[in-house]
Amino acid sequence: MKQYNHSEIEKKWQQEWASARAFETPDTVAGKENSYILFEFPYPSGNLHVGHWYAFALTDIYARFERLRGKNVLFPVGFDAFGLPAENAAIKHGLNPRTWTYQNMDSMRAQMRAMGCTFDWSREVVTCAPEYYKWTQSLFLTLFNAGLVQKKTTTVNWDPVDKTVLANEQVLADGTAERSGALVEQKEMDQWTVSITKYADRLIDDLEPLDWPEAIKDSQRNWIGRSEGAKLTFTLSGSYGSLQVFTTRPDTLYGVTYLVVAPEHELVSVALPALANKDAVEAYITAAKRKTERDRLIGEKEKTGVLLDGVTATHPLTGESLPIYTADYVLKGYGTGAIMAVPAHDERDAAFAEAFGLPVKKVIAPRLVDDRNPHVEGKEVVTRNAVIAVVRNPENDTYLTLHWPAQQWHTFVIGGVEGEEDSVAAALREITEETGYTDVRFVRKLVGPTRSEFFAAHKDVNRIGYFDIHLFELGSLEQKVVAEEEVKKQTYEWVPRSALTTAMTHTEMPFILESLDTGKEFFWSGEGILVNSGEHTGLSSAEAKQRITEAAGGELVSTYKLRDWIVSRQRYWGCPIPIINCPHCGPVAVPEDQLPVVLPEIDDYMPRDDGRSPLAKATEWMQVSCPSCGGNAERETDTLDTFVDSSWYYLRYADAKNEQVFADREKLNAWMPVNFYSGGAEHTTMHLLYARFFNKALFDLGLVPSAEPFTKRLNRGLILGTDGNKMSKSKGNVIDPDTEVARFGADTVRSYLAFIGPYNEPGNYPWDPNGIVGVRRFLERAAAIPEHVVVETPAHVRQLVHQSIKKVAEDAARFKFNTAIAQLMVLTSAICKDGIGKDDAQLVAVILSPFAPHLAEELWQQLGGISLVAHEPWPQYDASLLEQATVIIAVQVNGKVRGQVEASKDATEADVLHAALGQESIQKWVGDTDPKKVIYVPGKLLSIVV
Ligand code: ANZ
Ligand code: ZN
Repeated sequence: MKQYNHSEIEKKWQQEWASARAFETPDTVAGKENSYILFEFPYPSGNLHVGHWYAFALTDIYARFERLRGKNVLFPVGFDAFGLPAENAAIKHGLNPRTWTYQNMDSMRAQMRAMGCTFDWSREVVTCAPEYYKWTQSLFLTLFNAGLVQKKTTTVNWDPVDKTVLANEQVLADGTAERSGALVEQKEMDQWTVSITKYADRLIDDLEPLDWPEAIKDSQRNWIGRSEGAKLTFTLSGSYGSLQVFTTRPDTLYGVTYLVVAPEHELVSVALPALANKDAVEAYITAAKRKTERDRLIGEKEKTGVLLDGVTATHPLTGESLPIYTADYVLKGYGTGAIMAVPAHDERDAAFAEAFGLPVKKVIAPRLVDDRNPHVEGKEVVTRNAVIAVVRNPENDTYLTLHWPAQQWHTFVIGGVEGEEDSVAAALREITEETGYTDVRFVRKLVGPTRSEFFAAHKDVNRIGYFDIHLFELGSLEQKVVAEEEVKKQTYEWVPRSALTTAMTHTEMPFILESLDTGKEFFWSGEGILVNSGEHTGLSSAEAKQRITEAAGGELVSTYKLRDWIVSRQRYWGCPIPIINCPHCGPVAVPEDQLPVVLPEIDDYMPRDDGRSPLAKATEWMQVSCPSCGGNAERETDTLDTFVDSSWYYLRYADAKNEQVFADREKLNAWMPVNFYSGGAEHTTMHLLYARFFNKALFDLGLVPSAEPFTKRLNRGLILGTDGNKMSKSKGNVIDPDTEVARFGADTVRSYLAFIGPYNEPGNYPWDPNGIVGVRRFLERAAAIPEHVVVETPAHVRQLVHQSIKKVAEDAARFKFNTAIAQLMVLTSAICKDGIGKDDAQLVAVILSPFAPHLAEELWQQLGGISLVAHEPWPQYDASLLEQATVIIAVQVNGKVRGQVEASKDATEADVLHAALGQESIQKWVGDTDPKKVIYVPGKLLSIVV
């Protein structure tokens, strides 16, 4: 075409596609494989931003590519249309949330049509439409009947000013409400809860075979947070019964010096009336309620708590009496809400014990094996207690070290602890024996005990040493004479701090250095060998976990960070929960033939003062008779979390219009599981986990064909403003896609976003105004291809065409759209320079079409193609053409380029000269005379001098 008029072309083809219903997908096509390509359906905010383009148009590139590759592609679209923003807008501007939402969807549909995507609009789903939420309600009841949904008392964020429950996202970091600014409280309320935790193990274990990026799988595993541990029971004093704790470290049981229960723990309220410090405990509980869970866990370093003065626990193995505290670092909803505290090996317990002056008892020694000096087979193993003395001379900041010439060791003063001797006394004795110094003062403990294995060559035994390591300071250089035998064994030397490295012989060196650096005793929270643990002393942590749990009468269990999913919302603009609360029968399901329970019309969307949802203002709607006993009853007034709506929308796309069932089983068989799901990183845990759970629950009930809904998943990156910051109105760096489309065309915007970076590597890509201009030029050259049609494609162009067919397919299959575009740019430039035959030009239109679909249709038509390019097959490349590498060689005559020849890469000088002289344009400069001189730069240049 002479001029690339994008708006004309794009409008024309969007109309053609729509009137031909080009992308309505049948459920089966003979001889074609189905491919279900899904992106996260948008919230109808009212305006498309660049992020939407990046999400939809780039997934469309893949959908188009799959279609060209011969698949029957389902590429559906819809709206996740319930939710808070509509309600907030309604409250703020006095609008009806339905009106607001439907208007927004209308304008977004128009914007989306401009993208040139192959959406199948005939399967559109809108979650706020009764035809859709009828099935959300039906599936909710399916889970209810399967025992996976219950009403439970849970802790929620409560805004005392707005009198409403807040989602975590509505609570700011300082613990105040986003809207009202009130200090958010924690309140116990009855909430509808889905038992996602029943699926915790399968949600972890079934990740393994999925074709998902490892990072996403890991996030899900961490979010679910499976911990293997034990439940142990402690008997309580008086008539309080017993207390169960959850621990991942039953091997540390002998190190327990106190217990802690969460402020909400039952024991606190039960014991409260009889406690000696009742008032202090009550005050503490009130304060704890103000803090969010996050603050309690990580917010404060200072540990707070209060003793339950009047109840104690008995250690199940030693019979010792242990104090019990309540402290908010222990959470109600995790494990059993009670812990056994081991301040020697748990950092949080250590901080608490320090603040409250509680005893610390070490029971685990890290196991250290000296690889440079390992146990020698067949030698006797001798275990002993030992000590390492790190002696510092404060005068010149040097340290006392020993050289062992026979063993090539480099150590601190080191020796055994005899019998009942104290390890500090033993160290002082060894210092004098080995180096003669007598004026030495104990400073502090650095490390210990450790459990170290090495071969003690000087004693010819395999040593297992339990080491304490202490720091001493030299008072003066006062010295005794050192015995001759000691001098023979080792000599001493004062070295600077920098010479103390892991090159020294002790395997404990990293621990020693850490303690010297931090000024604190080395803290071991890992596993190891048990010490101070009665009959279990000497066992490894792994063995001890089982044996101690058994001995204490406990049980091994797993716990999870994942909580059950609270789906109740005290909001208007959501799917009504199809339950009737009967004073006699309790919660009763609304009979299936009465679904949907339609959202009632009201005109004030604020929650009620008592915290109940605004639906409770529709008093007539609310009053019903119980389906079970016929008595007076009330409808449930909470609505469902919108994540419930989006947990099954991909199933509805398979059969969006069905009025008998949420989706016909045959159609689900045809489409599920989704082949490819593209989405945002923010949905890695919540939505993706909820949807997997939902699908699994339905799978177990025999309602869907696969246990997993999404075979392959990609999280896309983020498009930033031109200044490299996240686009935001306040920064003034927002790129409006409609403006860009008006200026450059949808094909340019699509291709530019494809070119901006590899789609499969979620990164942050700044919008570059020059970059999009460059892509526009590329499409202008592509638009000119029909002007460059020649009778026969030059061989090198032909080769490039076939190389491009291969490379673009390979790149697109791996979501490397950027390098695919780069290849198309090279190809287009070559065509504009050297021409292309018509048949080959048609192939170019096909491989360009996923990226610039409107332009490709136009080219296809101009080049005589029949029907739509979007329905063509992907061309086959000719492998033999890829091999046969020809090159263009410039020909100079007397230093000036006069023409070019095409020749095989390994043509000889004579071949190239012959070809050059065969061309009239060159012949006329050379004439009849023999060239004086010929220079050939292989594959590049032929220079003729006459
Ligand atoms: C004794 C112990 C000794 C523990 C030790 C740890 C280390 P993860 O791994 O995250 O599952 N814990 C148990 N329930 C808790 C609760 N409701 N709130 C706060 N902390 C709780 O953490 C499990 C460990 O966290 C448990 O093992 C328990 O402390 C603590 F050297 O018990 B442990
Ligand atoms: Zn009833």
